[in-house]
Amino acid sequence: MSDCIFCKIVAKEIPAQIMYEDEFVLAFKDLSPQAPTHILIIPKTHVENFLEAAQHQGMNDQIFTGIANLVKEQGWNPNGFRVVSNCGSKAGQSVFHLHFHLLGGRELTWPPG
Ligand code: DGP
Repeated sequence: MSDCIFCKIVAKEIPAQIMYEDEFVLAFKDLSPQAPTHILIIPKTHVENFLEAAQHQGMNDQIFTGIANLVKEQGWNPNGFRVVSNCGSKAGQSVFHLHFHLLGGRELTWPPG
């Protein structure tokens, strides 16, 4: 999608600190980190949210496989991170290309705001 910032990151038209990449998924550091570790994992294909992703065979699986590969590759402690996706503006979604936030490296409280 031509005016989507995350599609531009996928196309390498704008820079990002890439942490993981495979055929289907890209993961990069969030510009505005909310925790010492704050990575965004996105599908390379533009979809707005995970409900739309469910219409694409295997896409949500590909994303979660990418997240697991990223955690494994980085050697992060599996005890203490959170994966969250804001779905819609009322939930805080500000970029309408599906992304999962991976947050870690500090105590994470519940419920989130
Ligand atoms: P959300 O509010 O759930 O839609 O999260 C969007 C996140 O995207 C937010 O934490 C900031 C991040 N973000 C926005 N623009 C850019 C960008 O150009 N580069 C990077 N790395 N992150 C961005």
